Amino acid sequence: MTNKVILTAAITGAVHIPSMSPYLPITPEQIIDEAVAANRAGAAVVHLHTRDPQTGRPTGDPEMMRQVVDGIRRRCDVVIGCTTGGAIGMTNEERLAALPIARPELASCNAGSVNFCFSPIADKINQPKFDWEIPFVRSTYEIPFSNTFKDIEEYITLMNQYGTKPEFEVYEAGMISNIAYFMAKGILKPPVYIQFVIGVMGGIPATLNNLNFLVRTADEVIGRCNYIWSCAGTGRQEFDIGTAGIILGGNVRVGLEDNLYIAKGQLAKSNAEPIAKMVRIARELGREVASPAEAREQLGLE
Ligand code: KMH
Ligand code: ZN
Repeated sequence: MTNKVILTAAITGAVHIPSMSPYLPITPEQIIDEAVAANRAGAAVVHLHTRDPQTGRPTGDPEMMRQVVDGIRRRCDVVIGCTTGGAIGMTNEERLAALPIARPELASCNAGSVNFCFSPIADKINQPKFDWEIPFVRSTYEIPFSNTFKDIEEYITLMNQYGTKPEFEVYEAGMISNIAYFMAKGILKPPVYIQFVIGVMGGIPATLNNLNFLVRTADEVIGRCNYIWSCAGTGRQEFDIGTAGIILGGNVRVGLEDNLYIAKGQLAKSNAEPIAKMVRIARELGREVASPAEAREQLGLE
């Protein structure tokens, strides 16, 4: 088993809006190009959302995801991870629609409910490009990101059915117990895969102490040998958390879903840039970067 660091590129997400950056990938072609470029830069895994190509609005359209996944698979062997989180306000049906169609190796599985708020974005946009943008971000002030135990069991069961490994998105400590509950229920094959997504408004703050706390808690509650982890710091903490993740022996997610900037005041022009930055940091810290094949081996993907 290698200890090479698995870098994941979170290509576009469903948080940032087109008015925030001209570099946010929106069309299927842009998302495909970005995923391939991120892979070339060192990403072993991509985490995919899709958007309406005309307006950039997040969509759960399974045909859109099929087009994106097929387009990436034709051009590189990066590990494909699809979202089942979708966008705030989507129903479970909308969030799950692409899973049976895309049949990805990985899919996000949100390990609990959380207020996933990004309404303050509205205060920074004066002339929005699209009518949907401001109402959408404002809606996150009152719509919770709901993932009940019943929902989580349904998501896990469907992923088991399709041969997709869940990537558990963890936004605060209690969600670690939720994962342990489903392991004890016998519906999860260890090692489970956890993505600590920290710094969300409504979730645990993105501090070094909190990342270490989450990892130590998972060691105690799940068991060090029963899980593999990665971390995604949102916003300006992206690279501090990524660097801490490498030092702690974990894996790292970066990309325009989590942070539109490559440095203070400087928009990233592609997902390849934050990936290349994490490759440089990893190598300076003496850790090599995993290939897609090495990532599949570490994650236990067929
Ligand atoms: N867009 C967020 C509400 C996931 O991919 O599962 C949820 C999210 C997590 O992006
Ligand atoms: Zn996502």
